[in-house]
Amino acid sequence: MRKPGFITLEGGEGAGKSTQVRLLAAAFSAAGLGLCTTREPGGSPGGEAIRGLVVNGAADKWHPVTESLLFMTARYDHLEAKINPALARGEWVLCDRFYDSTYVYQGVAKAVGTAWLDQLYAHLFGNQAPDLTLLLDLPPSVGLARTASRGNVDESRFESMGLEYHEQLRAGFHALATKYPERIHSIDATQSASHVHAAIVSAVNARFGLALIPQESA
Ligand code: T5A
Repeated sequence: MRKPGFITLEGGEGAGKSTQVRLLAAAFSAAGLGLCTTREPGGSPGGEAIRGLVVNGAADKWHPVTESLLFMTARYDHLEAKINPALARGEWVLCDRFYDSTYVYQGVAKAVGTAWLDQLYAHLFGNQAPDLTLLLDLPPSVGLARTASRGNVDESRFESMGLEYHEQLRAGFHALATKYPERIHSIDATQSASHVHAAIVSAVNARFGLALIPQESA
């Protein structure tokens, strides 16, 4: 039996990750492949409880180091309670955000530093890493306009952090994609959702030798 893959989606605010999770999940379902979809922060009951602490409230509510540790704590619970059991059952896992977000949002853009985060990650999780990361890349102004047009003020703590912060995020993701070219596949997320989906399906098929077919809607 083929070993299932661990796939993550990354990018700035409003890049279209949730939309693409739904579409890729439909493609896996059409192919008859078991897929566990999940998200960070969150995914497990413990992770979702921590999500409530970090995505709501004032931008300066947490010291950046405290915030980093909250994301890592949520991730430990999420891997233990949801991701690793799914992989052990032979399911594919598709996760909306993972450690690259901590590295970029806290390590780079909030300047807490990346070396100690990498050390903590290695201590907690060893060499476990996604097999493929799909980076949805777009100018922050475009992503923030998309989230603003949704008109939902819930969970908008990071969206409120200013354009300069979001430009640093994009630069941080670009640097990560350069550092890990084998793992991170960058996709132009200014395209229509169906074009982005087709690019994602193509990248997944190429990486894992699958024959997924792009779906019209999900
Ligand atoms: N965070 C997270 C950290 O700081 N550190 C960490 O370690 C982790 C894990 C999570 C926040 O936490 C931070 C990052 C985040 O700020 P979240 O709600 O999960 O909060 O935030 P996002 O991941 O940014 O999710 P969003 O829902 O805001 O954006 P998505 O999922 O990227 O975008 P989506 O699919 O909801 O689309 C946004 C809007 O755009 C439209 C959609 O219909 C929707 O209205 N859209 C498109 N429009 C035009 N063209 C396309 N191609 C489109 N695709 C979608």
